[in-house]
This record gives sequence, C-alpha cells and structure tokens, in this order.
Amino acid sequence: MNETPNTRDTLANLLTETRQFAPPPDLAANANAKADEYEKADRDRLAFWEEKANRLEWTKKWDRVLDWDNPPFAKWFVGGELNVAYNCVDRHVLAGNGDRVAIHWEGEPGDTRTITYSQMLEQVCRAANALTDMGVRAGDRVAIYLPMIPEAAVAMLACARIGATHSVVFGGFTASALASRIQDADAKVVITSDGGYRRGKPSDLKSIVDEAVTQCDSVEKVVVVQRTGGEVTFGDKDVWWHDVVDNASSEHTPESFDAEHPLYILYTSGTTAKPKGILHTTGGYLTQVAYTHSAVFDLKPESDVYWCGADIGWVTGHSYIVYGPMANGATQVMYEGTPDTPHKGRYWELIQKYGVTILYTAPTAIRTFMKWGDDIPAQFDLSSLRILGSVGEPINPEAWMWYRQHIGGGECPVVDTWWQTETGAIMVSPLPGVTPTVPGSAQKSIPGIEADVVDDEGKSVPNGGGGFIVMREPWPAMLRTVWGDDQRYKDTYWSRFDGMYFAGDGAKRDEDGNIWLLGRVDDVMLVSGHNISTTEVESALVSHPKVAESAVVGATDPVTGQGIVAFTILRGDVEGSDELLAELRNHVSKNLGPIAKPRQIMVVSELPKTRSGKIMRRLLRDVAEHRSLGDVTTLQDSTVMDMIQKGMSS
Ligand code: 6R9
Repeated sequence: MNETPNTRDTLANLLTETRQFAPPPDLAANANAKADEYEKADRDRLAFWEEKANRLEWTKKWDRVLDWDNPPFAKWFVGGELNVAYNCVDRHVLAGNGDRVAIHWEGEPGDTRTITYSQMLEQVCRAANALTDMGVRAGDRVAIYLPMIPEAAVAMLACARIGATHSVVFGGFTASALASRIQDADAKVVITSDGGYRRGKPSDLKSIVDEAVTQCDSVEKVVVVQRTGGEVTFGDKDVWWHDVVDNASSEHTPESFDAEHPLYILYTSGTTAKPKGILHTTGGYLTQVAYTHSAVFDLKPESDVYWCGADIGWVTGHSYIVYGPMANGATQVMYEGTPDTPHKGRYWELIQKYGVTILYTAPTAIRTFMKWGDDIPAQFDLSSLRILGSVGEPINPEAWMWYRQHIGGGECPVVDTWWQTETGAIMVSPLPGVTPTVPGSAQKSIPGIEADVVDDEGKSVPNGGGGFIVMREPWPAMLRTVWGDDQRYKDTYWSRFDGMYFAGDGAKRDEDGNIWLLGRVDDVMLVSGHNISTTEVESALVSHPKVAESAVVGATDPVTGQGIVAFTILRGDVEGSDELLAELRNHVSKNLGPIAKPRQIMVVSELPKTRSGKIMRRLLRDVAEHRSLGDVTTLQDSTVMDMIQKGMSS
C-alpha cells in the first residue's frame, strides 16, 4: 500500500503500476521509428523537425524552421509553401498508387463504398471547383456539419486545396451551438447533408442547419449531401452536393499556400468553459500529424489497414482520419454509426471483414466494450490487429489490460496517446517498436517534443512527484491563436507559467520517469488538504472485477473540504448491493490509501459524456452537490442526466 501523500504535493501520486510489456521483436526490428529518433531530436530539435517536414512535398522551401521571436506567437517553416490536399491525395496518385484504397467506408445500415486515391483526387478536385464557383476564396471560412460519410473528408480536403479555412462542427450539436460557431467564424458556406444514420435511425441535419442559418447573415450557400433520402426543405441558399460537385470539372490545379496559412478552426469540446475556436495552420501542422501517425502507429501504407473510430467533428478525426493518415497514403476504414448497431460486435465484425491492422479508439469505448462482456469480441477473428491506440481520456490500467488482452490477443502494443485540440497532434505516447509499454501511462514525449511535469511554481517535479503537464518548447502543430482573440490565447495557455504552454491537465511522473495524465486540473479534488486526482480513484474502482466504468467528483464536505463521490457502472449483469458498495469503498482504500476512500458510491447505468466520449464531471458535481445543472448543450445524450438525478433522489 502507498503512504499517505504529503500535503505539500501539488498533486498526490497514489497509484503504482509494475506491469510492463516489451515491444514484439519483429515490430521492433521493422519499426518506422527506432530509438535513434529520440537521439536525433535531442541533438538538434529544429533539424529533426526539418527532416520531418521534408517527408512532405513543398513548392517553396522555407527560409527558417522556427520564428519564436514574438512568443507565444509561433511561425514554423517560415517562407515555405505547399498545398495540403496535394500532399494528402495528388502525390500518392502521381507516385503510381492511384488504385490504392483510401477509404473503405461502411454505412451504419450496411451499405459500403470503396474509394481509391484516384477517385479521391477526382472528388476533391470537383468539390474544389464547386466551392470556387460559389465564390469561396482563399482565407474564406466554410462550416462543415456532416455525419461520418466520405464527403466529410472530401469537403475538408477541398477547402484545404483552395485555401479556405474549414470549421467542422459535430453532427450532434444543436442549432444554437452550430449558429454560434458559424457566427464566430463568419462562415460563407455551410456543407451539410439531409442526415446520417445513428443507432439504426436516420438523423435529420438539414433542418438544424436551416434553423441555425436564419441567425447567420454571413452564410451565402448551403451545400447538401444526399445521404438518407429523407425529406428536406430547400430555400434560396440551398444546393445539392450532387448537382454542384458532380457537374464541376475534375481538373483542378492546386495553388501553393504559405506554411502559416490558416487551415482550420476547431471549437474545443468544452467540458468546462465557453468553446474557443482553435486555429491551426498549414505546414507545421501537416508535418507533425504525418510524422506522428507514421511513428506512433508504425503505418506501412502498402500493407496496413488503419481504423480510427473518432468522429470527424473531433480533432482526432481531423489529425488522424484526414490529414495524418492521408498524408501518409494510408488505407483506412471509415464507419458511419455507433458500435452497438445493429449488434454489439459491429466493431469486431468490421475488423474481421477489412483485416484491420491498427485500431485507434477512446477509453470510453473500451470501457463500454468491457461492460458488454469479453464473449462479444471473442466471436470474431481479430488476429489481423498489430497495434492498438487510445486517446481522449486517461485510460485506466485495467481497461488498458482488457484492450491488450481481449482485442489485441495479448500481443499488440497499446499506445496511449496524449494530446489536445490545441496541440494539434500527438505529444506524449510510447513508440510501439521502442518503448516497453506500461498500462495506463502515456509515458514519454514523442521525439522533438518537450513535455514536462511541473509543480505550482513551474519547477520540474522529480520522479514520483505530481503536478501539471506543460510544454517547454513550441512545436510544429501547435495552435497559433484562439480565432479572433489573441488575448484569450495568451491568458488561457501561456500565463500560468512563465514561458511554458499550460495544458490544463494534472500529471505525475512515476519512479521510472513515465508520465501519467491525471485529468483536467479543474477536476482535481481537495480532500483534507490533499490534492487527489479523479483519475486515480476512477482507475482504482475500474480495477475491481465488477466495475466497468466510473466517474469521480469532489463534493463540498463540512469536515474534509471536499468528499469523494463516485458514480459507477457495473460490468455485465452484476447487481448493485450495499455489500458491494462497501467492498468497492474498501477496495479503493486498500489500493490508494484511506485518504482516497469514497464518501459515497452510486451505481448508475450511464455517465454524462461529450460526443468525443469525455466524462462531464462538472455536471456530476452539480448532482452531488444538489445544484441545478449547468450547460448541457455539449452532452451526447441529454436524458442521461435525468436518469442520474432520479437515481440520486430515490
Ligand atoms: C485529442 C483530444 C484534450 C483533453 C486533454 C486531456 C484529455 C486526451 C488523453 C487525455 C489522458 C490521454 N486527453 N488524450 N488524457 N490520456 N491519452 O482528446 O483532444 O478533445 O481537445 O481533449 O483530453 O484532458 O487535455 P481534446
């Protein structure tokens, strides 16, 4: 058992993990990224990134790798020019790989489309011409509000091709959330569809856009992809995608854009505050997403079948469905629907069908699969898999083990990748051919990245210490600002610690120097003077064989300041009882120390989550403190809170 934490610690370090898994020898021998990557980056960080930028095709070489003369405003590959769409599509066709499949698309109802790189090029060119015909010019903004259909990738790449800045909005957001994002970006065109399929039903997107657009004077045209064939009302601004895109020319000459040309704006998922438009630019962004996709997933474009289960409306969909994988010429699976439609083995069925070799998904999905039971993946042949990735939240060590065991056949390395909308690309992650992996830890800065864990005063914490994760140096894919609000950019990310990027996450370094992410700083609990991370208590609960998922919050407590309240989902058909709850409280106490023992545990059937699967703890805090709920507009399913509140009062 651990000792009681020292009260002076910025963040207590309670959980210990001793399991470790060496990279499979053949993976290590043939890995894209070997140990010398770290040495190269340490020797000369800027030369390292320059080498990675050279993996892309530039029409004009840069004069300077990094301009950091006016921090926190960075410029990477200053003076360089390139076209992102050319790098993601044309160059693969020109290299003779036009017949390679870019996307194996699977609709939720079971309809499929196979799109090669040649076909992708044709579609992107047509869409680029159609947007140009509508008057969209370089620098204009285009909002994209689409389900997971290939047109989402085509639309993004078409914007990139003509230098229009896209702003993708989650297909699940309400009209008012969509309207405020369109207004903030002053978008000229909205690309949407009649709907999409989720949970067996066609959703309706067009009427939401109609409602939003009435509040958005900037919008001149709405382009509508026909997906469900559902009824739509057409007004003056509306045009069908198949009319304007299919009739446009398939010839389009890509123009070159400055390395710092704005590529996209993406509003942060906002588990806490008002959404911010995070701005990403061209050359540095593409360099880092392409490099990390190759190094962290070890992608071999000729033989791998890659699948990232994220939605296009999340940064993961931008960096690791569209830009990173396509810059690397990957063949990938894209799936429209939810993992339980029409049955709970849908993911595994698709892996078997397409021979998926690399899977990238989120802890929330993994814990859901755990809850559904091991017997479901066991019915499918998952032997094609060779690497598993995780992103979006801390992955509890037991969920990590389950993923490795039941999905990865006990052999696939699991890479836990930490990054943010703001960082644009993976920052902390094992390299699958180099790093012995540790369940639950994101482990190390990738080569060329300077992440650190610091205390309240910005000093590096020693091994065994806890604090905040920061970046000590700028990086190529970093956000350049908050759209239209440079001051907010400075205040939010660069004012907490002098000269360092503050990510807002708690973290610790274990005895071997591995980095562990411990959740958002706003979620840290203060119990009797000890700063305790919600993540560690959640992981302790998930390590009990009867628990699938848990969300922990600190609720005001007259004695301890805050008391730990846990909302817990049980595995399979386990029934909750007073004995089990007592057992769970003791289990946490035994694993982390008595200080972390929950005051109360509640069994629930669902947890409130954003569309990208992050638990919204602030809503649970409202429940635990018997307050009325705060903003619920970014919730994936708003009925969940009613269920939890009813359970709380009964
Ligand atoms: C890519 C993405 C960013 C926040 C981040 C952190 C959490 C993401 C994580 C992780 C622990 C990981 N997060 N990956 N926490 N381990 N591997 O998720 O971007 O939606 O902006 O969220 O997500 O709290 O600060 P975004």
